[in-house]
Amino acid sequence: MNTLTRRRFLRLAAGSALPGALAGCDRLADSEAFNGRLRSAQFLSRRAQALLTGRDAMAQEFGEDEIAAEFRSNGTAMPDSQLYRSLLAGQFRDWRLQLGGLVARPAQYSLAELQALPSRTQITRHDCVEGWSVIGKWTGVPLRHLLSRAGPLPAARYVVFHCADPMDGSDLQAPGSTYYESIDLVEAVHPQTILAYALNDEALPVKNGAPLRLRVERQLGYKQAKYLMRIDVVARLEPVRGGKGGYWEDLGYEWYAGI
Ligand SMILES: Nc1nc2c(c(=O)[nH]1)N[C@H]1C(S)=C(S)[C@@H](COP(=O)(O)O)O[C@H]1N2
Ligand SMILES: [Mo]
Repeated sequence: MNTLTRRRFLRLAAGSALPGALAGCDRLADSEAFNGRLRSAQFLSRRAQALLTGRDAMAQEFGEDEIAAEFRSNGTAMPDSQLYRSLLAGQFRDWRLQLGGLVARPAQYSLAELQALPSRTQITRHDCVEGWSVIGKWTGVPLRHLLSRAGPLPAARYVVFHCADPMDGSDLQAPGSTYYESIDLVEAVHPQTILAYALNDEALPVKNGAPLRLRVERQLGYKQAKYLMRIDVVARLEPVRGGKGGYWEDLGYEWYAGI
């Protein structure tokens, strides 16, 4: 989907009235029902629904023999944060993923709890906007599984990912200084959208986002938020941080980074 189409879709999706039927969303317990509800004509106008065609498409997956020997690191390779250093020193035993915002059942998960949930493994190509690509094998929990457990409320539209790494070069833990990203709910429930804890059958290395990073395979590298700490379900992106839905977006990058 090109940027123009994308903008039209977002406008239409934002403007479409939510019928009472979606209010039952918080009671949904299984991801298929939740997924179906999202895609149903009840959720979006028919025009918006038509514009969604293509958003179901799967990103290409590759064979084991195509996996790169080394998955290079980009951006932060080691968060400059006292909190992160102590979590790492404890092998992430004290790390918890917070999941909150517009959900019926806010939750927190330890790494062991996430690893006990259903998982998906996918060999995909990571494309950085700087012009390099690398193929890697990711294993993680599908985000739609966590979302259906949490029960998004009717006003939910976007999922915001808050990371551990401060981007201002200081270690002040100033609120708002860390890397962040966001995707919409349609992207969030895509089967290849996972929270990955393993790369190439090993625990996710620190340079690639340990203990947990987002994989949203139909978009560019900067959407793949590393060092996840908190996930917030929200109605609008404008009130969040710089208002453009991501650290790089606030500095001018496109929010929808479709490949
Ligand atoms: N928290 C965090 N996530 C991030 C970044 C970052 O600096 N911090 N860089 C982004 C960019 S531009 C790319 S290309 C990928 C790089 O992922 P890698 O280090 O596993 O190659 O992570 C993305 N996610
Ligand atoms: Mo990137």
